[in-house]
Amino acid sequence: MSRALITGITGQDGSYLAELLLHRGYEVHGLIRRASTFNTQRLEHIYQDPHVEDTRLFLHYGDLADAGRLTNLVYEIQPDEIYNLGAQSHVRVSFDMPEYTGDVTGLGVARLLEAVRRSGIKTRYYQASSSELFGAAPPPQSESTPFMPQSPYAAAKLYAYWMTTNYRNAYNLFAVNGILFNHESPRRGETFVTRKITRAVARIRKGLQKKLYLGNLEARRDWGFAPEYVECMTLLLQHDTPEDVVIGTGESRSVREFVEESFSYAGLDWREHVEIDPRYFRPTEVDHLLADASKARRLLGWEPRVTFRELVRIMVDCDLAALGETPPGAGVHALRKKGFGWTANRITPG
Ligand code: NAP
Ligand code: F7E
Repeated sequence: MSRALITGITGQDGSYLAELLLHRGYEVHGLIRRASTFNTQRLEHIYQDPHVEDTRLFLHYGDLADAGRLTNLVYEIQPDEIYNLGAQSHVRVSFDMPEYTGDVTGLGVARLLEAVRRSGIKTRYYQASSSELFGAAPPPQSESTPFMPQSPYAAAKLYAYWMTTNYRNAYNLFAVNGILFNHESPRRGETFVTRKITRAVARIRKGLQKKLYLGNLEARRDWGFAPEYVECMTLLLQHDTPEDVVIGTGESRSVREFVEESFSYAGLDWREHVEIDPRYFRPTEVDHLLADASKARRLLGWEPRVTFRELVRIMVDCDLAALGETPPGAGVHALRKKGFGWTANRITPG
């Protein structure tokens, strides 16, 4: 039985990845932060009581800021694969908390890689790198595009990217960077723009709010569907050689287009509800991200299956259903049609 350690298991990607690996028969270990309230909502449907025989999901308290704990865990668990998904992952927040973001999102990677090196175990390491590395570089962006980070978050991820590369070269570790473009789902955190929009659409339909306040509507992103992207993480670790690879759809849309598509799908006119609040502008913006994922296609045979329009519909359907409203249903229908069997009825949290 293969054994995986996932940092950031309570996040959007971590929860889908844990589900996928359990489905494939892995023993899965996850790092969770101690909080005064439960922070495992995205894992509730796969949580297993550790007292029950045959349990394959184990959660361990720890933090990417705590090197000693990371070293002990790596040594005790001896994982075959490590997925480092833990991070302060919000770009806007990183301008407010640059030092903390550098510590967790950047230095946390040095701590984990050192834990692997010192333990002497043979493991494969995945680093959650980001299209934010490209920042101001003009689109399309591929593995050979120069990095031009535009935020403390991106600067921290840049350090993490190069540390991963350095440990591969210096110590012959199987360590890879998945350079993932934005990927979304009904489990996306509520303050990222896509989920902020689809959640507001559902609440406006239900009569719970009237206005949605947003920042820059002209930024363009290459938005994909998160469950497909966690499949790529596993493909990268199972590849014969360690490769850094860009993952994205090759289609970019503006925030404005996401707004229009979401509101009109729910039968609403966005102009009556959306207002601009400059507090959501960023000191430096990333204007246009568009993936050239030809290496992923060639190397991994990976092609995205869910389109932009389907992604919007999946998210709006799920947010409406979560409020007890009957969704139009085209998003859920697309999910079934595209064969997300391993997670189809668990796409929403819990
Ligand atoms: P997310 O939902 O924000 O999840 C982040 C995870 O990191 C959570 O489990 C969080 O725990 C954990 N975490 C935060 N600070 C930590 C610390 N000090 N020690 C240990 N764990 C900590 O992020 P995501 O969207 O799933 O993204 C996963 C990873 O991919 C992140 O590294 C992100 O930067 C990167 N990435 C994401 C995208 C995207 O579009 N989603 C694209 C490229 C790269 P709590 O639940 O306790 O907060
Ligand atoms: O912003 C604009 C905002 O916060 C997208 C993270 O997962 O993907 C994510 O980073 C765009 C930006 O994601 C609001 O200015 C307008 O241009 O959803 P976001 P992000 O910054 O692209 C990358 C790949 C990661 O690696 C990150 O971890 O939307 N925008 N109005 C807004 N954004 C937010 N959050 N809120 C607004 O009201």
